[in-house]
Amino acid sequence: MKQLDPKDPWHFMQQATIHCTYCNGAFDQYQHDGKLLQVHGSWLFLPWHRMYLYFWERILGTLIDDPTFAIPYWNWDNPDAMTMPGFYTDKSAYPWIYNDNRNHDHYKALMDLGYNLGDPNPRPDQYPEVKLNNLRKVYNIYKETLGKPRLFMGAPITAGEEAKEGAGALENMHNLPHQWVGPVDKPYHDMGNFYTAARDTMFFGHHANIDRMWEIYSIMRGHKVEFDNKDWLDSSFLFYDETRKVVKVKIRDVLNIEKLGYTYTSEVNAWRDIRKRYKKERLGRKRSAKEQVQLLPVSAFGTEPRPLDEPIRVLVPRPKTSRSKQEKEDDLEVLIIDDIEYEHGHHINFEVYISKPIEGLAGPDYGEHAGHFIRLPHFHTKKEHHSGRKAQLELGITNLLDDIDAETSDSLVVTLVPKHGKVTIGGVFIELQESDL
Ligand SMILES: [Cu+2]
Repeated sequence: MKQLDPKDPWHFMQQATIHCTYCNGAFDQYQHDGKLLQVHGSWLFLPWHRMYLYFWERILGTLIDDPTFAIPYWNWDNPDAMTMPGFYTDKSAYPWIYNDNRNHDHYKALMDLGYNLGDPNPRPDQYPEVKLNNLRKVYNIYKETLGKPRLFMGAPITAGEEAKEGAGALENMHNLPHQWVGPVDKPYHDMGNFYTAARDTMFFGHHANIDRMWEIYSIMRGHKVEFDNKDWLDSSFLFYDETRKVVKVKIRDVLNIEKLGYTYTSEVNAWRDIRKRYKKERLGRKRSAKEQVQLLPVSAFGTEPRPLDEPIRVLVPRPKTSRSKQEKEDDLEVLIIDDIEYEHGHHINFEVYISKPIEGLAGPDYGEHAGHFIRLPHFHTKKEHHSGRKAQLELGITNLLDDIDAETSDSLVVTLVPKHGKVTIGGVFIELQESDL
């Protein structure tokens, strides 16, 4: 692909540009001039990237005359694969796969899904804990979202609409390896920036795994269609196929990977049974009696937007307490961080923790990790600038509440911890959302 005529639509850079085109405001929505087409931050994210990889794979297979060629996936959700796969970093063995525009300090490092730009690498004695936390995070995004695909896949966006940007749990998590692989210096080319991400071959290994993680989700839901909605199913996109023809593909065409002619190796997902171990090793730690527990007053978020330049701790009421097992199956409890405004062109990262209030006061630590908000730098187009589009983060917390023994609590302490970039928060609340399972 790299050796083709640079003008060839199959050329490596031309293909990389397709990703850029669909994520940097080159297109308007069909028949909705001025309405941005963006494949990140909504329910378009997973199907669009599946299509993109599908054609990339077919084209490469055609070029090497191997119809069985498949893009390998970098299964970083497995404890033995939480490092950069060797063939992406071995320049002498695979010069055509190698890309230099990365964070070289991470070539031999363990990836922490709690990484923040510039953090030191975990020391070997910290590996077990980092791996456990990573597995727990992966487990949680499945466990908390099975009944509500928008929480996993992203929020709906319908034709002509400028909905709030709402990346799902998987997209949020997928931004982290992008940040971790990309260089630390601005403008963070290649993996660390939207418009250049597909210039690194590792993009394809990473995204193949995201596609696999979607397939696992789909299997866990018994292949029930995630959104029975024409705006989703009939959304279509253009690609160059393996005969250099331009083809139009609908989301409904890519929901069954067997029909697309590929499958994933079945492997035992190490995160599958992690909850028990995590509870024992992390939540089971008791404070010693000698330790002074200092409780802090905590108040409601208020009605005005607040800058997140230091941790924000607020008391958030729950719509219902002491929910039965049946009630928890019928409705998911969802924590919403609303009207998030952030500076584009930078990495953005903040974490969300929940804990049980003690007589209306907050305990000394933040509690359990409920999720994170991660964004890659993104060159804001004029169009987006005018729209003033804000983001929303929706986090399922039904199971987490059991873990922290807070089901009987009528409110929660929610802590937002800034890690990187300028962010303003519009509101924090909890609602119940009906499960579709
Ligand atoms: Cu992308």
